[in-house]
Amino acid sequence: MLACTANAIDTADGMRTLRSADVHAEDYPTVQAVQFMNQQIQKASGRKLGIRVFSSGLLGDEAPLLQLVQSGELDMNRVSIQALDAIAPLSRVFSLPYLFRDTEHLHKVLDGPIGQEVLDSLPSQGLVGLAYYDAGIRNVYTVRKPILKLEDMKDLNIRVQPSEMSLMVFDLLGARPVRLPFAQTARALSNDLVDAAENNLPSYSSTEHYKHAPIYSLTRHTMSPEVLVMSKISWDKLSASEQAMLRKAARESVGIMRDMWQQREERVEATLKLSGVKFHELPKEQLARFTAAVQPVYTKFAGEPQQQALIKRIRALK
Ligand code: BDP
Repeated sequence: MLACTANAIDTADGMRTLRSADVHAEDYPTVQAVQFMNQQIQKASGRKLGIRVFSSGLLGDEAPLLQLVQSGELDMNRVSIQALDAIAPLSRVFSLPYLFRDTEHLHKVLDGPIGQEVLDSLPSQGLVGLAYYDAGIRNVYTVRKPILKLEDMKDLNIRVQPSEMSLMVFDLLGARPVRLPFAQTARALSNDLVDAAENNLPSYSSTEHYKHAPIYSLTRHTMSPEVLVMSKISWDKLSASEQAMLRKAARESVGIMRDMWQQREERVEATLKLSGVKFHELPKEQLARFTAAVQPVYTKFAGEPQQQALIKRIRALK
């Protein structure tokens, strides 16, 4: 991992450049969304302020980089909200399995007061939440056999995100979860260290995990979104008008990202099918069993009254 020492480096032409990290490749919608923000703020500031995105995991994996963001050594990081689990307890609610009904429900929650409340809980942890981005639905993909019923999860060596909650979810489903950085997953699948992983379609495709694990079963276990966070230390160094520019650019990037995401999901589904990936739907009663099996996660990771109240409001939101 590359350590960043200076905060907001100056480029030759005197522009202050905020450095942002992303584990995804240059053309991935999350990276493109922050690139869009860069163009917007360069324009709005008369090229006094910009953002440089270090994509493809160049700076390292997302969870450890969050510490550099908290300490002001890195300005911004686009992460899966699961990466915040250990830092910001309220945000854990959005990573819970089988919570959101569909994309429309998720967007309503994120765009409304609940989404804002979770962002408002971040500054006390040294982070400023700028935007939520789409991450679709996460499903399990396997090397050998499809997941059609709960029993198929038994003893499956599955790569999961490095979070305590993911570990418990897959433990409860009967699997053997292995927490690995995103970048090591392809190697782990190709070397038989794991025989499954789980992710949304665009990530499954861009990482070429489908080449090693060509069976994609629609377990639909979480819709945890992405979030773009900024260092509170870097944020406080900006003027009020620069902060307003960033907020505006972040807001505008969300709609653009959602359009790119939808197109991307459709396109990759078609190309994955052409590449021979086999998709499997799970019967409704099996999804109900998966949902029932993971319920202890709600008490373990979101049992505090404030978290419980949020869950209730999310469920009540039509
Ligand atoms: C992708 C997220 C990325 C995570 C990755 C993972 O966009 O932020 O790091 O999943 O599984 O969908 O680690």
